[in-house]
Amino acid sequence: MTSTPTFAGIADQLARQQIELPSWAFGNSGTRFKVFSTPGTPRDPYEKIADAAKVHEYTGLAPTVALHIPWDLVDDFSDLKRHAEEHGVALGTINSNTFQDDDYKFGALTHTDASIRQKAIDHHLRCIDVMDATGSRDLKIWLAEGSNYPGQADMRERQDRLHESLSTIYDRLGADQRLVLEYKFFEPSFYHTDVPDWGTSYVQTSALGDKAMVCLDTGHHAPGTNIEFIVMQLLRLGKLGSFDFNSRFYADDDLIVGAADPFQLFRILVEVIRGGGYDNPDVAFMLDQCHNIEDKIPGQIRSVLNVQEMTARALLLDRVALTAAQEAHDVLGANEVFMDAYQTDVRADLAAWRESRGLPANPMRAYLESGYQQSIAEDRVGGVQAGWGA
Ligand code: AOS
Ligand code: ZN
Ligand code: ZN
Repeated sequence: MTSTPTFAGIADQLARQQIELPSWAFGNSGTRFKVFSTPGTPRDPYEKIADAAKVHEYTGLAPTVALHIPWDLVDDFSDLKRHAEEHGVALGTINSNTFQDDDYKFGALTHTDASIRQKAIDHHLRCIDVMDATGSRDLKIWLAEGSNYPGQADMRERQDRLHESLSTIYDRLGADQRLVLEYKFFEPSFYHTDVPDWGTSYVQTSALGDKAMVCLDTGHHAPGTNIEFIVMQLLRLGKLGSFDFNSRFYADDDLIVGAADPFQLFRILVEVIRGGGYDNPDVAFMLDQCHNIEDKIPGQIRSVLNVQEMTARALLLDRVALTAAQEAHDVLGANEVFMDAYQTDVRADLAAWRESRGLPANPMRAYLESGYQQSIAEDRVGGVQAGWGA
């Protein structure tokens, strides 16, 4: 009897996959050289959610949308929640922003000046107010804090202040709310950042308590980093709260997930499944991407399909055969089992499976033929940049 999993055998697991979309993926974005605008770009958070809902409509994979405060500030978040629900999606993670205010030039939660720290803390408390109105579970914190030159800042004191500020924010969380702390080893600071790696995020969130977890952005590691090892370790420690999926070639490129290195995405998903992180409500799967030159909705459709396809391949890994080969120290045999799963072409099976669930076999084509892209291009004039939207 063979132990090889079959596509029919993984269908139920696939059906439970959920990937959260970032509202900012639907706005115009670019580099410091140029932000190109795309016809049909949303003009406000309501239109961003309508676009995100299209991704879910055609793929069945993206039932929630993350918001960014203040980019997605509206007068009435309960109304935005209702709007999302009318479109068949829910509001998800709330992302804070302490990187676009002059006061934060030398830090926010770590600043030497207590009044600036308080301003940054208050912003996070307001984000939690938003979470109360939207029903969101997670507050995601990415900090643009650090220094550019050796000697510029007292790194140790900054860790202490970070802990103090995070504690105040943590204390305001509701019973069912969480804080996820994202790490990044460079940019906008280049000598040191205050949360550069998973270890620092782990130390800081562990000091807070069980409602604080680590967020792993796949684009925030040095080239060559074994990211799947970090996934394994965080799952082992029960501290992996969320993913920000994207691809990088060079820096924090925020390109379509699975575009730069599909094999890395496969390896990450293998560890997610191995560690019990798949289909686990404690691990949020989010995209953190920008679509600088491609249309945004197709860009997001391609992204969630890439994750789905690589998840199917990872679920097809023959773990019985792999374990047997590992235990026999059959180096090449184990690697062959692993590569067999990676090289399995699941596209036809996925297309048939989608159809069996009332979804288009080819979501990308169905979307492009729907006429939605043309209609938003005609109706919307003056769409906004991701970071500066109403
Ligand atoms: C920044 O590099 C991070 O990846 C954050 O997740 C950030 O909050 C997001 O890109 C939106 O600005
Ligand atoms: Zn991120
Ligand atoms: Zn990033």
